[in-house]
Amino acid sequence: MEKYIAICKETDCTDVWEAAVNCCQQAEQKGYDRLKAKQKALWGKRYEKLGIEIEGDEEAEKAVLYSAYLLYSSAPEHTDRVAIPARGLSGQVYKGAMFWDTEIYMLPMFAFCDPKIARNLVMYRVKNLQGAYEKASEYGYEGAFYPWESQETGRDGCTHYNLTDIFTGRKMRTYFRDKQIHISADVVYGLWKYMNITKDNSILKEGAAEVILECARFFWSYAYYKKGKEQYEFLDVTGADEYHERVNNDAYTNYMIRLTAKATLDVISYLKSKEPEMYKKVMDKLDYWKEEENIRDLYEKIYLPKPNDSLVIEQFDGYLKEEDLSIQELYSRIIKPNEYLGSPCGLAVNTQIIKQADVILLLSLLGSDFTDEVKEKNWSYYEPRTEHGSSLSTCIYALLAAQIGKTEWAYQYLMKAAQIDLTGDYKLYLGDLYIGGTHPAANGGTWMVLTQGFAGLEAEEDGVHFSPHLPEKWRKLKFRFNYGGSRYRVEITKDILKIIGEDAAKELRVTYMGNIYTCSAGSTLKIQMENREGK
Ligand code: IFM
Repeated sequence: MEKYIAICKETDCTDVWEAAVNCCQQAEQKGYDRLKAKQKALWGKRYEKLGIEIEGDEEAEKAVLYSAYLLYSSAPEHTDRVAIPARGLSGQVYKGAMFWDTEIYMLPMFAFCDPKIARNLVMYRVKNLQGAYEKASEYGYEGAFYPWESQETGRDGCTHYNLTDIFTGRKMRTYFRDKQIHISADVVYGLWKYMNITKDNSILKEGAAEVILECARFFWSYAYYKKGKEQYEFLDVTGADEYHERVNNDAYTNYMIRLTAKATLDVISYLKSKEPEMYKKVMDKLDYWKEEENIRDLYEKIYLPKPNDSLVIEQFDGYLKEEDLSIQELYSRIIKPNEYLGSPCGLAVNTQIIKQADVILLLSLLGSDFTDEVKEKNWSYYEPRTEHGSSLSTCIYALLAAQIGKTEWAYQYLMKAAQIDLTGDYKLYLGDLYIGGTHPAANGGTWMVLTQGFAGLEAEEDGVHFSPHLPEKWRKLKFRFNYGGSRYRVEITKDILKIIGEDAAKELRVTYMGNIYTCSAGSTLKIQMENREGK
């Protein structure tokens, strides 16, 4: 029996029924064999764009490719009206909504390997600026406050009572929706990353400039200026770690807000010099002439939690004074299976046990602001205190560990992230809420560990940086990436880093260990590496 099924959406066509029937009829005309061949060719092309091979470790290679397969399967190739939901196309939990997971975890793979899809993902946010305006004004703020659980309309689908207390059966007031202000900064980070990697600044004209400026305006209106300390602080927020809600000066949030302010100032000066007409139009339209000075002030005076005497960055004000206990000790206090550990009254709330990477996420994303010693000290401090209650966590511990050469740890965490949808080893319930399905954020994070972790690939203003540390048993790591519209193939062994300009039109500037190299158009750059044995 052969059965043809079409799935059409009202956002992509005028009449879903007619479109679906047409689609099935066309499929029937082609027939099973031709469709299968088409499918095979499509996946062949996709895997070619990634170009991933791990010589010496078939198990890791399979897991990584399967993970990339899941992420690619959910990607909107044909539209910018949707992004990728938190469970891909695998389940209805989180209402099929789009989260910051897209910008921080999934976007890098597409920006480096399939920029057309990356463009759709970032444009989804640009097209939904209205929802972010509405949310900011609902809470009495200015500018754009992007949703925690973004619907196709750009509105927030998250309810105030998002979880149920399994002891009383009563709904619990959660503040995911109200206090995760970092989402607006994550959106800006995504746009900034996209432009940095692809050099496609045309999105600025299509509304991205407004998004960036309006997110900064939102932070300006949220900020508290502390007289005496002469600094801007961000109070009553929830960072990446959702077990601790409504905290002050979450490190991840504050650093990402500074990045938003910097991106805003950069966009303004770019438009001023390169697109004067548009500059005037945007500044007039948004009434931003005075705001620019406010954002500069915010950029210069925002409070950024610094490493303490032990080089640890405190996750939020007072975090280090919370009860310090092991995860096992915390688990021994559990009364009922699946009881929720976070706010308002879960077991982790007044402790240093965190749900997911927070400071470690900051250090892995904005790595150039911190030394390796700071990264190492924080990794070692937060790792035993992280419960990985979110699938967004293990890949980030792997990423930072790989970036600083803790390769054995990085490998263990990589396998956890890469195999999550093979082993099913993850949290299935938050209270009585079933949260199963596939995990696109972990899938994207897995790609990040391979390329931005073990290979140490980083897009810079005018080229790329590499800093490879391969796990012991890997003989060779291969992958492809795009930068500024050209495609490159990378091959890394223990002592050679090779970059091949497959269709490069321009020279690529490559930095490695403080030295500058160039990969000429269409040629191969071979760098003899010093001993890169991991720890
Ligand atoms: O966005 C995440 C959040 O950080 C942790 N809980 C699940 C959400 C969706 O994946």
